[in-house]
Amino acid sequence: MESITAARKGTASAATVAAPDITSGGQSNVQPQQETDGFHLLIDALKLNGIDTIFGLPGIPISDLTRKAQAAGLRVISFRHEQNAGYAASIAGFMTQKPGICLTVSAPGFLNGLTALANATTNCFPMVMISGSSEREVVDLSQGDYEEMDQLAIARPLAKAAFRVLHAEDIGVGVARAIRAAVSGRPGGVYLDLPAKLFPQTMDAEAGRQSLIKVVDPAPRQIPSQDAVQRALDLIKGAARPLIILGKGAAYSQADADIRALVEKTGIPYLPMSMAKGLLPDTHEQSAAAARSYVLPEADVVVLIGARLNWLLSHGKGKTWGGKSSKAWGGQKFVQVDISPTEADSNVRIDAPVIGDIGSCVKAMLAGIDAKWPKPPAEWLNAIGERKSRNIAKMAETLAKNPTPMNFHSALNVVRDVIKANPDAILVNEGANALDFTRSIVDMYKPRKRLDVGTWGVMGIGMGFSIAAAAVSGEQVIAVEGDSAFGFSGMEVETICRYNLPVCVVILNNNGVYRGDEVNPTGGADPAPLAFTKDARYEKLMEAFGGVGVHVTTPAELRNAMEDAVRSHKPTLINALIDEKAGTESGRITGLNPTAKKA
Ligand SMILES: Cc1ncc(C[n+]2csc(CCOP(=O)(O)OP(=O)(O)O)c2C)c(N)n1
Ligand SMILES: [Mg+2]
Repeated sequence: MESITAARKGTASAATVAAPDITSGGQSNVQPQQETDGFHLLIDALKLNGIDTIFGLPGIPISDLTRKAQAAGLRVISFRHEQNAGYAASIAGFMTQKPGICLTVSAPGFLNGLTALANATTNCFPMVMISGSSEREVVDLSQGDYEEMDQLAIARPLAKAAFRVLHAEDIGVGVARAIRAAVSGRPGGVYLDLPAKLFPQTMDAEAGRQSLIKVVDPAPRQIPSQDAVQRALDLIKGAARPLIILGKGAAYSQADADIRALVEKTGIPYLPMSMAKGLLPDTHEQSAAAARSYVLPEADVVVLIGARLNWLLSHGKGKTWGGKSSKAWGGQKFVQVDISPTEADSNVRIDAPVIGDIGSCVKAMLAGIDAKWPKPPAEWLNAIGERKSRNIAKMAETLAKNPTPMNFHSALNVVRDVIKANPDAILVNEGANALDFTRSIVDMYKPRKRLDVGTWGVMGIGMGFSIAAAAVSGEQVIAVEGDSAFGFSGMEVETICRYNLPVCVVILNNNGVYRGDEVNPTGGADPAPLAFTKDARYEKLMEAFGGVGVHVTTPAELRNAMEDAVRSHKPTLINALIDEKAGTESGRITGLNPTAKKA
C-alpha cells in the first residue's frame, strides 16, 4: 500500500525532495534528502550487472525509461518492430553469455516481442524481455484499460521464467532473478513484467542503492561426475566408427580451445551443426560435413556436444541414421554432453550422458585423454576421406559454373570467397534455399560467426540479428537473405542506417518463397501464393535511408558490391537477382512439407 501511495505522488525522475530537519533553535530547517525512483533503480540494476545495451521500442509506459537509460550511458537501440528488437537481444545473449535486454510497451508491443522470447527459449539464448504493463487492478478485473493484457500469464508458458515487480524496492531482486534465470543452466528467455505505476514510485536513494543486487556467479560451472566422464571415455575408446557432433551449445560455451583439443587429440571426425560451424574451421581435415549422409548411418558411437537429438538430427533415428524404417533406431550408441539432465533419452537411448556445462565436461574428458589415446581405425577415416574428396570436387565443379541467370551456387561462390578473405565478419543467414545452400557452400573459420534461423527455422531473424551482431562486436556483418525471409524484418534497414552499422545485406532474390515461377492455376489476376513481385527493387529501400543500394545480376557485380561494402563498412543492400527457377520446395526439408496426393 505504501508503494502505491508513493507511486501516486511520485515524479517522473529521481527527485530531491524536501524533508523537515529538526535542528536547534526551534527553527524547522529544510535539508535535502535524496530520493530515487523506479526508472533509475531499473537502470542502476542493469548497469550494476554489466548490461550495456537495450534493444527496444519506446512508447507508454517506457519512453522515459529509454531516454533516461541513454542519459545514464546505456546504449539504447530503437527498432521499428519489437520482434526484431527481441531477436537482437536474444542473439546478443548468445554472443556474449550476458542476457540480451529487449524492452517493449504493453499488450501489442509485448506480443510483438513474444515470438522472439519464445524463440530464445527454444534456442537456449539468454535474454530478458522487459515489458511495461497496464494497471493491475484494472487488468485483473477486465475493466478495459489502455493496452490491457495479463502479460505475465501469457508469457509464462513461453519463457524459461517470468516475474513481475510491483514495488520499487523489489526491482533489484527482480532484475537479479531474471538474469540468473536467463543465463544459468540451460539458458533461455525470461520475461520481466513492470507495471507503469512502478516507474515513478519513489524511495530513499540510499535504501534504493542497498536494494540492488549484483549477481555473483550467475551461470555457475556444473562439474560432471567422474563416473559419467569415465563411462563416456570407455565407450568412445571402444568405438570402431566414432563421430563427434558439435551443436550450438558448444559454440555458446566459449570453450573453443578445449573443444578443438578434444577433437584433435581423439582424431575423431566431427560434424558441426549450423551455428557450430567455425568452432573449428570448416576446412579442418577432420570435418566430415561433406560426408554427412555417409557418417550418420555408419557411425557406431556418436558424441553429441551441446547438440540435441531434435528434428535437425532426425531425432537420432530413422533412415538418416541407418534405421530400417522412418522411426527405427540405427544401432548407434550415444554419448551426450549437455547442461540439462533431462535432455538424455529424449528421442533415443543415451548410453553415456555427461551432464554439466560444456566447458567443464570437455575439460574433464580431455583430462582422461593422453598421448596414447588410440586414433580411430584408418578404415573409417579413409572411407570418410574418400567421400569427402568426391563431394568437395563435385561441389567445386558446380561452383565454377557461371550460368545466366545467376543461380544460388554462382552467387554463393562469391559470398564464400568474401567470408574467406574476411573471417572475422559475422554471417547472418535465413531463407529456405538461401539458407541451405549458404550453410553448405560458405565455410566459416571462427566460432560464433554464423547466426541463423536455429531450432525453429524461423524467418524474420535477419535484420535483428544483424543489428545486434554489429552493435555487440563492431565487426562487419554480412546477411545472406532469401527475398521472402528479408521481408519479415526489412524495415529495420532504417535502423541499420540510423545507427550507421557495418551491415551488408545480400538478398538472393528469386522472386518468391522457394522460387518465383509459380502461376495462379485459375488464370486469375492474383499472383500464385508463393510468388512475389517480379524483379522487386529491394536495394531502393536501403537508399531511402541513406545507405548504399546495389542491383546485381552477375557474380562479378556481386563480388564488386560486396567488396565495396566490406571496405567502406557502409550500410549496404545488394539485391542479387537469382534464377527464379533455381530453388526447391522448402529447400533441403522438402520431406517435411505435406502435399496433397491429388492435384
Ligand atoms: C515465421 C515464419 N513464417 C513462415 C515460415 C515458412 N517459411 C520457411 S522458409 C520461407 C521463405 C523462403 O523463401 P525465401 O526466403 O525467399 O528463400 P528461398 O528458398 O526462395 O531462397 C518461409 C515463408 C517460417 N519458417 N517462419
Ligand atoms: Mg526466395
